[in-house]
Amino acid sequence: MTDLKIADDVIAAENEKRAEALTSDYQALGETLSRRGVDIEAITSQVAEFFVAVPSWGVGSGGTRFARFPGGGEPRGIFDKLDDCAVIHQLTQATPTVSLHIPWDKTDPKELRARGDALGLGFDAMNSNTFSDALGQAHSYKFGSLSHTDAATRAQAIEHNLECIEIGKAIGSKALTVWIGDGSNFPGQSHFTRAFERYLGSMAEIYEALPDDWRLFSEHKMYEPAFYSTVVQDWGTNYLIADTLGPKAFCLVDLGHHAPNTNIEMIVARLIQFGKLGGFHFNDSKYGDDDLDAGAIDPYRLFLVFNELVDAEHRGVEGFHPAHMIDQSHNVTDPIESLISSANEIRRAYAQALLVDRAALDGYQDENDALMASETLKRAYRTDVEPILSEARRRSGGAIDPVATYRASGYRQKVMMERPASVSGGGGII
Ligand SMILES: [Mn+2]
Repeated sequence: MTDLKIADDVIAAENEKRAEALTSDYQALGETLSRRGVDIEAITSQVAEFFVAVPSWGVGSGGTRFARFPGGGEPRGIFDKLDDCAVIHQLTQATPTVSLHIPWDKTDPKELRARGDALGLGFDAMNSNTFSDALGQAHSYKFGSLSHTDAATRAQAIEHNLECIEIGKAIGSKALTVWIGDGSNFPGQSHFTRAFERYLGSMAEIYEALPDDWRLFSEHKMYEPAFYSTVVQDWGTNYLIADTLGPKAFCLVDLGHHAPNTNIEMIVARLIQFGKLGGFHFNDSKYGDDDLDAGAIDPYRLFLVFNELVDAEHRGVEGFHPAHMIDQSHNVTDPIESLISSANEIRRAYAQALLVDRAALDGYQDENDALMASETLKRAYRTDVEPILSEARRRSGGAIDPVATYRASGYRQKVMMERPASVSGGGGII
């Protein structure tokens, strides 16, 4: 029996208000798509089976280097975070798993698993943290972790990653994501080649400890916290890592970790072509790594990324099963609302990409008909797929309008009473 955080009758009452309009909109869209030779039911089924993991650190308010403005009812620890994640999944039916961050979420794995089971949640990739110092640790990561010049510091960072694997094994996770803040702030501060050699040596030890059915994701990031150079700075370096380590190693693409205007969808295509696309951290950005909500700034780019993913599915690329995770920071919104909205935006991009007429696109590409190729993508992108998203949620027991239903439920007000305000919620941006 799942421990539901939002009463079923609240969802039912909210859905009732919108049911008739949805039925009508869904039918109209079905007719439109049918004229294009698309079966709306097939799209709705695929959308209902598309899931994205919620980051445990996302349900707390984020912040910047300057300040953090926590909202009311901030989660006090991992069990509160799991409750909030369960709300997101209950309403969206799109986020059945949570990605944990160690040591922020460190606790008895048996209790974690039991609470996850009770809430109907599973666990996605584990995330290690060697970009900040945990209380009482012997060696500081101020000057790096897996690539540190000091062997004892590297050993400590490796050991931490092995511990993450152990916790993950106990809770049913199948992947480890490694992101390091290692880099330099001054030209000359770090020897690029030696630092990367040390990193590869450390990662090889972590890779050795990885169970056979696990995947190791390395995540690149252009800058921050180091502002001159970063050891794993771009997809090229990331590819070299995955290729050097072996078949269980893959690249993780965080959309926000690229320079403005970078053609991320093309990076995705390259990684798919060479079998090294591990998965995503979805978010959006305007200038740099500001981790805005997925689809908030450039929904067309999100669609173009999904266009590559659906194309790979369509072509039946062997072993293609990228992990989908959200990684964003909520500075001014209720994090639960932002994550609900982002899960919907990600599904929207997927649904739109499913509508691309691939045979027509192939033809226009072969004929070098640039305008019609672009129009083929735009036609899918311009389709308002909201009725499909809503119907997929309704059929799975979720909310037709999840944000409105969340507000009507009074969940935030309830947890504001139960969870006294704390000065720091531990969260962050990676
Ligand atoms: Mn990330």
